[in-house]
Amino acid sequence: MLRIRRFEERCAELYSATKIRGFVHLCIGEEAVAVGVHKALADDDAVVSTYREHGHALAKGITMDAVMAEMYGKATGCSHGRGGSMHLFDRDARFYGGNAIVGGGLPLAVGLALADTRLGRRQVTACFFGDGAVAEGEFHESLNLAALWRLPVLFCCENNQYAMGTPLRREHANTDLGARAVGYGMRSMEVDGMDVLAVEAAAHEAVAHIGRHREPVFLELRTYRFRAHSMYDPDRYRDKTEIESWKRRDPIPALAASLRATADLSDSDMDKMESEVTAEIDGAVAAAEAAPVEPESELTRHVYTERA
Ligand SMILES: Cc1ncc(C[n+]2csc(CCOP(=O)(O)OP(=O)(O)O)c2C)c(N)n1
Repeated sequence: MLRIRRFEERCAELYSATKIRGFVHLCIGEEAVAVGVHKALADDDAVVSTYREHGHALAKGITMDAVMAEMYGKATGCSHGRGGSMHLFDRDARFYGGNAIVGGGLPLAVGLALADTRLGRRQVTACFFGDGAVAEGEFHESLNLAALWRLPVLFCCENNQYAMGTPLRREHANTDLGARAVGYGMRSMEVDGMDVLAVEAAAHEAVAHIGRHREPVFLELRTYRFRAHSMYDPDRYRDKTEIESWKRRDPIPALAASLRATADLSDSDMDKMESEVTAEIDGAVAAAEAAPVEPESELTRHVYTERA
């Protein structure tokens, strides 16, 4: 969680310094969701994400060098510098985006799970999306097909209470998001998305259920983004006291405090982690700065699959 938090804080600084261009959506405050769910996944499970995906990509094991270079639009980035912040991708890691279209990742996840099933593979596909996606048609089509065809998809709804500037009660006639999944005959679980251990336990249970019953599960992860929707957003729609009250539930100090109480974590452990993370980020920034951009001659590559 610390690695994701510090990485994104540096990205915000780099964005303000115009080193990073385009749209940047930070998941600061939501790290427990990314880390807790990934703890329950195997390396060869697939992940599909949204434009708020830096945390998912790092948790999935894409190197910080490859993610930072992508933020810079450099050739060494995980999408060859063509995607930027919103379109991180790594086929070998089975990380299938980084999708800018709200709800767009859901049918992809269903397709990946269908492919795994048809190929006789036992992997799970975890699909992250926001509360805003639950109002999209793609959400309903995807959940229906996943339930009907009994596909191994872990639907992870990051309910951070807002779709851009629109609060939950103004985007959903029924704010019980899990009820939609139950309506498709799917098991639904509600989780405190600010508690990494609760997320990990729920995700483990959900993955075990998928493995045992060969059917999808819906996880609603109640969380909050501490920053604006994107780096462009002036964030005028949220009450400052609401933001402060969620910050008091920050998942990183909460976990640190409980580990300190059991003497599993000391100040020097924490300092060591901070300096390791800083060194990793410094290295990634230096490598991204020094990396080349894609040459013009490569412009038409990667539009279609290349023959081996
Ligand atoms: C199909 C579609 N409609 C509208 C948008 C513009 N848009 C970008 S983000 C966003 C809000 C989505 O909120 P949510 O799904 O809750 O995710 P969060 O940003 O809170 O993580 C909207 C409406 C879009 N990208 N795609």
